Amino acid sequence: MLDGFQYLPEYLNRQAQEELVDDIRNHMKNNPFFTPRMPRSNNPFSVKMTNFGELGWVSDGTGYRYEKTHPTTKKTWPSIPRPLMSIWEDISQYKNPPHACLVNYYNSGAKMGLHVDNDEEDLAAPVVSISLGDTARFRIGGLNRKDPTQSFKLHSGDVVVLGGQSRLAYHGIDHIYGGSSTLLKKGGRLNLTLRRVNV
Ligand code: MD6
Ligand code: FE
Repeated sequence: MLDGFQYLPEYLNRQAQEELVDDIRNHMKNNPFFTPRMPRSNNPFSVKMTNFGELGWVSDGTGYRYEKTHPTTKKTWPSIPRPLMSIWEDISQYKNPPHACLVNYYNSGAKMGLHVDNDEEDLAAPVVSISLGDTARFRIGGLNRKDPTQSFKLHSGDVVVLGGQSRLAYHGIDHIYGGSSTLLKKGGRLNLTLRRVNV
């Protein structure tokens, strides 16, 4: 495994997860999920997304980028909930706070293809990822798409950090184990990734 990868199972206990879901719900009023689309093909992602923070990651037929506003409501994104800022402070070992928190929602059947997160300028900062709800199979490889991969089950409350060498590792979500968690009333999985965008 590349240096700087961290897998922190059961980082959040059940109570912390429940409180975090409440905070996320409150920050999602007037900040609904949108369906991102692939650049060029315009094919929809199976994952729904929204963001918190000064900047949010969006994708449509014209490309991937960070924007200050929501693509459909045109409003600025809500602030990053306090407990997420605390997780960043605890884990990132980075001097500056995150600009963006991408919120991904997977229903059973949704997937995220193997990709690298490289739309950020500040590649010295890690990406900190928090999983809530249904279990997912996460796959991570190396710096080249064809490098061998390892898989981990990400359960509700688990945290993953891509820092150091692993910051530009290929990774994705192969499968969601539908009905594996009782945390989210309507089921499915939430993934929150905290990112620093600008240097
Ligand atoms: C997910 N995670 O867990 C997708 N990206 O749903 C990511 O794409 C990811 O876990 C950067 C760093 C950590 C991650
Ligand atoms: Fe990613």
